[in-house]
Amino acid sequence: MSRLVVISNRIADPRKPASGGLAVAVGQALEASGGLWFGWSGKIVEDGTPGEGDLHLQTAGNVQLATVDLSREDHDSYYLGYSNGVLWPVFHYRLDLADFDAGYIGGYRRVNHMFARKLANLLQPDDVIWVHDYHLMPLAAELRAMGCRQRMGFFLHIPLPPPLILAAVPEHDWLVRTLFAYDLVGLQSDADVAHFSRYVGTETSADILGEHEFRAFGKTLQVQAFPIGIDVDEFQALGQGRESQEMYAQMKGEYSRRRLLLGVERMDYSKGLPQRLKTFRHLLQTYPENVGSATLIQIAAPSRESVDAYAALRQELESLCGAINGNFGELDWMPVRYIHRNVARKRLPGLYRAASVALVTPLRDGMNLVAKEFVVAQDPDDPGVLVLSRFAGAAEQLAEALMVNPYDIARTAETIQRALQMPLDERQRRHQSLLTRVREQDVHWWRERFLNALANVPAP
Ligand code: GDG
Repeated sequence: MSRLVVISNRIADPRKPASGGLAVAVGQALEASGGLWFGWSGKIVEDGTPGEGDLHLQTAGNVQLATVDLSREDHDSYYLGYSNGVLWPVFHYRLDLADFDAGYIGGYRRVNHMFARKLANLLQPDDVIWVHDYHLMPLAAELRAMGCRQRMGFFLHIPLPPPLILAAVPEHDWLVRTLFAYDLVGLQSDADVAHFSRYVGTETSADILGEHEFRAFGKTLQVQAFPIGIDVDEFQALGQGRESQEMYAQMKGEYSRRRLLLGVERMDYSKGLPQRLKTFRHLLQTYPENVGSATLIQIAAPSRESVDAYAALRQELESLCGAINGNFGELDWMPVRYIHRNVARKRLPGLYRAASVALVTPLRDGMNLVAKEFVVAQDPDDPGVLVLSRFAGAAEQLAEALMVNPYDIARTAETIQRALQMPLDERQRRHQSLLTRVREQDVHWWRERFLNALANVPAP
């Protein structure tokens, strides 16, 4: 068995399951092959030299952890700037929020080059290399330029936008060319693969050899959809834990005479939070039987607060929540409970289970794991209903959810009302089908499919 080397912007200690399903799944594969996990240490060196950072090596069981510090300048241009101020908004179709002309590209290239330089020294000839996410798209190209010939795969956790949106990034042709340094590129959904195919068809001189095979720049590349899943057993076990059971009991007690609607996410403009609050307001206006009864708990965990667009979003949400509570609230009922804090992962399954309806309504999302966690946390005898945006990658797999267009506030409110009134047998039927699929296509299935596909790419 070849040694697996995983590279991601942040790494997790695989022995600490608190980090979530992806860390567990990747950690297991690393554990099995005696692998190496490489990424940023999380440390910012205020007066550090750009393109330089100390390397830290650590052992966690059978796995080697290698991390590199970033200078302040590299952090601000590579991480905050290009990754989260250019690629994240564009790949979520938000050209209006992208900061194209701030010169962040230099830092992005510099950090990818530095990571490649540090990593190349740690590699062995038979390693299989798996790079994760938009922060590190050019990493394989950097490694190839240093003479590395190992098998290399890349998985993009966020959506790949249509060609004319991607083409707005000044460096789009360079970015896509660097992808051809990999042997396999994995995307979340068939829609993303179709976008890639259309991009190379219109913007490059690549030959499209098949639905999943492209040849350009002297290299053949496989591109396929690998929808990511969750660790179902781990999440169900979390649901059996004391913290989760307490959370459930507390919520059930508090909302025994009311209906609970729930949203859980990192605070991010891709998640459609203002639209969701406006939809909830519309629900109260249009179906007044919900006044005094329906309560929306919205968790918006703090995220990337030093990027300007996030501060503006926070203000907008606070003002919308204040207005809804002011206009509709009663002495013994507040329609929205908005929580701008992180909720402990151990309590999440209990919270999901207490909800009658989950609102998973992003404007664009690579996959969306909250939708899958909600399904797994439900009581199969009395399950809640998943209201899901058609623009989440998860919509391709979770067809039995109630599908909405989150921009269409009136019809989304109508769908939420339908969810609140759905008869038990329909709820059970839909939940059963969803649970079967979430269980079959879990994070281990995803990892195996990706790594098998990478192992089976024909040698060049
Ligand atoms: C990216 C892509 C893709 C949320 N709030 C809290 C909390 N969470 C946890 C959820 C879930 C995770 O964070 C969020 O995962 P998502 O998939 O919903 O979204 P992103 O963070 O945007 O992730 C996405 C994913 O990568 C994987 O490929 O699905 O499309 O954007 O697990 O439970 N966890 C805790 N407290 C919170 O307040 N502990």
